[in-house]
Amino acid sequence: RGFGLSLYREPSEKCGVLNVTKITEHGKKVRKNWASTWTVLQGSSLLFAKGQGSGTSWSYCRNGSFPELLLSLLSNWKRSIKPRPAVSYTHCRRSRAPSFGGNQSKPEFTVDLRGGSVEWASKDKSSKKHVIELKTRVGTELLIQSEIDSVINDWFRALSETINTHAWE
Ligand code: I3S
Repeated sequence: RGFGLSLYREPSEKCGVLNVTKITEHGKKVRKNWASTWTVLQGSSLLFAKGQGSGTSWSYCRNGSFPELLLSLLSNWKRSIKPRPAVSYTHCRRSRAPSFGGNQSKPEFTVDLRGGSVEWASKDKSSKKHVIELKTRVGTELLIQSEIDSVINDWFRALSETINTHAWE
């Protein structure tokens, strides 16, 4: 598909910047901590980046989401959602599974989507618009949000497809 605002739509290979917070961990409610987070959907796993190192060095998804990254950063900055302080990401290539690069960055946490569920969050979960509620089999609940409705719609579709695809594993 090349560059542009369209996202790479393969359900098992997708990456981008989303606003993410946990709300429940192992069945227990935890305090919200919204953060702009590099997110990679890789097979049946959803990976969230952890900032490392001393500088911010944003790379980009080769699959067309660099403009999306800029838009997300800009809208998050306007909304005062802080990006992770020091993050370095590698390319998310179309030709192979996206990954966090070698010693540059590691996922902060990983969610197994198998046996999970995804739905649009109700208003009592968040005052933000375009919020996805993701529940995992082990009782972790996350809210995932983007100001850009096409972006969040694509993620909703990709997460739903992934969960459905791996439903019986
Ligand atoms: O569901 P809540 O607790 O009203 O969520 C808001 C709070 O977590 C708030 O933090 P403090 O309680 O530390 O002030 C956040 O800043 C808000 O963003 C949370 O609400 P939204 O509706 O944005 O998810």
